[in-house]
Amino acid sequence: MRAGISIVLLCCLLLAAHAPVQAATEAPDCFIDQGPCTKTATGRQVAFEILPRPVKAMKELTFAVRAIGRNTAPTVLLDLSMPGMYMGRNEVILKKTPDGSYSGKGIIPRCPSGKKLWRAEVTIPGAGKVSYTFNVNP
Ligand SMILES: [Cu+2]
Repeated sequence: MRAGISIVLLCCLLLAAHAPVQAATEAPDCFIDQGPCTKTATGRQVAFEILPRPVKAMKELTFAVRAIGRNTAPTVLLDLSMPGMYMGRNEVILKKTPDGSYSGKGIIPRCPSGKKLWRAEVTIPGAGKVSYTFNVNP
């Protein structure tokens, strides 16, 4: 686990010097520090939450997804990225919890360029993908 995080950080640092891909002035569509964000994926409401708040880089975070309806999949995949910038692969497998939501732990690296906008893409087997963009405190 430690080694995995180090590799992610190393990639982040190595790639920090790259010319950023021209990203449209993207703004967050989710204010993750204020509570869960809800979106719709193929007709199902999917809520995404990160704890503890405020959400900070370089801290162990708990990611949670709650999809309304029957959840038969044992896991949900969370893919963390920065819009327009490659920060290394950062995937977290969220496991089903007794209450039917999905939860897992991970770390969001600090962006050397000072940008804060991250995207979490959630893949729910049988319900497709839904993504949330949010700011992470440095
Ligand atoms: Cu970055």
